[in-house]
Amino acid sequence: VTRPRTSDEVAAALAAGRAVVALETTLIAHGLPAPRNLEVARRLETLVASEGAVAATVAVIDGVPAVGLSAGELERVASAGVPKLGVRDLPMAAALRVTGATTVASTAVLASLAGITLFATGGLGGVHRGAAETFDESNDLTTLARTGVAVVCAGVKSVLDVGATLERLETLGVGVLGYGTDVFPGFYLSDSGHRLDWVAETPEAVAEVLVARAGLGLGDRGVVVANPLPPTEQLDPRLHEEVLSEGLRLAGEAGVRGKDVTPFLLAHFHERTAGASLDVNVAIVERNAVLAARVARALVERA
Ligand code: PSU
Ligand code: MN
Repeated sequence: VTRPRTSDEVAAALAAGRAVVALETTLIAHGLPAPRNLEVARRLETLVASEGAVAATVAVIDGVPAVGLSAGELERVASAGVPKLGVRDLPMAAALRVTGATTVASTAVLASLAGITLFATGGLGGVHRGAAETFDESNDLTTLARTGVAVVCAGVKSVLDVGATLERLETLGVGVLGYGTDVFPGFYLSDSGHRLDWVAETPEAVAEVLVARAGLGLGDRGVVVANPLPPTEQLDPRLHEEVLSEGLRLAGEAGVRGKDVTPFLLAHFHERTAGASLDVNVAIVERNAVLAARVARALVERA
């Protein structure tokens, strides 16, 4: 197996057993508009560092899976026209020397190959509304079922069918742990309306779960750590409802399909809320990066 290329900083941190947090780049390339996206990508790395962990931003650079990017590489990934690469795209991207952004699924696979177990994103992909007809379910779910990373996220994106996604996570054997809440968060919204069975109140408590999981021989499976936004920071639920139904209608009319659906809906939100959803999205990923770093630290300190 060819391991992904790790930056010197990430390789040194891993060799020394220090805390490392993987960050994905599809949210940078396709989830947030330029130029804010590059600022956010840099800020996430800074936030992770200020929590005493090393950020490993993941992408594919000229066909090489890369864990930890240089400043120039980060700029390339945040620039226009960079493709969104899922797990199934990695071999083609490698053979054709493509530069692209990695999704939750492909980031999880590459991080895990590099030996990183903590990963932060905004919201997981999942089962799309209308999936009974379109079969559109994110590969994030099946990949997490067999990839040994803990993903810190604000639940699944609220444009999805959250209930169906939770059912699929159960079927796939992916654990879901609420951080300080027994309510499953709804990405832009603090509360998706779904309850959780398990709650951890501190980074140490999350780390304890990850240690127990490894001890049970289940370390090669994913865990979702669901970190909700405080209600004061969420998007106005009425505005959310309005913009979402309009976005779904427009996506249907425009015949948006496959991997374009998620970026289309997120862009629609950013446009129709005059940037309010963008601020919320940024707050979500920043908070998740910080929590992932704290859990990574707690894991290292426990070892
Ligand atoms: N979280 C965000 N913004 C995003 C994503 C997550 O805050 O853009 C991305 C992730 O990379 C995730 C992808 O893997 O959306 C899901 O896309 P799809 O539904 O096509 O699987
Ligand atoms: Mn899809």
